[in-house]
Amino acid sequence: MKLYTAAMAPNPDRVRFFLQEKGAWDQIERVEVSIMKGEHKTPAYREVSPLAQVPALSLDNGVHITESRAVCTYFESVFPEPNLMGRDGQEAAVIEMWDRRVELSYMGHIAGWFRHSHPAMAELEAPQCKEWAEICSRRAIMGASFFNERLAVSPFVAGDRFTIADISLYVCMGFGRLVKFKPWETLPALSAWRDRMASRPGLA
Ligand SMILES: N[C@@H](CCC(=O)N[C@@H](CS)C(=O)NCC(=O)O)C(=O)O
Repeated sequence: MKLYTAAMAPNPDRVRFFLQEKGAWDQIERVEVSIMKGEHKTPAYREVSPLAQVPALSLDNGVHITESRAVCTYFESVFPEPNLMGRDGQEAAVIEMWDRRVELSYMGHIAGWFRHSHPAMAELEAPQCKEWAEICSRRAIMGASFFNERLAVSPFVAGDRFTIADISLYVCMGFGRLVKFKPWETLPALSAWRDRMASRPGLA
């Protein structure tokens, strides 16, 4: 199998952190794809990822998996320990619920904010829409407050142990910095959680 990935990009980082937490990152054959050079838009790469996005996982039997969460689901089955996606149906559903909330209530808004306001994205996201960036920024701020409230009553995003939902939220912390969004500076529970996450070798 081959993992197509990109350095310092949020969705590839989600898979990298997931594999690092499992101690498996170095066991995977990887292909670095440069988004800034447009390597993800070549016809050859579109055979792997029709939406021209990273990450993507190509299996030896010709199957391609191209959503970061789906790639993590596959790796959870290959490297079951430590468990990051739930040990039974109920726990898996609760973790998925929180992880999807991170994606939909937070990560997607930071992405819209970044893509429609940052000069580095002008070519990839033409035409940029400043009004949409503004709306996304407000929604991202609401998302950060929501997770601050959650982390005030729960040690981890999905409950009492570290899971993929923490990985996804931690990725948002780095992603937000691209638009100078540092919500942990004013949100104490998010800040304390982020400090704990930053001390995990798997999240470096
Ligand atoms: N839902 C997809 C999103 C993937 C995605 O947006 N990847 C970004 C990098 S973080 C990308 O490939 N962008 C290329 C582009 O915008 O042209 C996933 O979770 O894998």
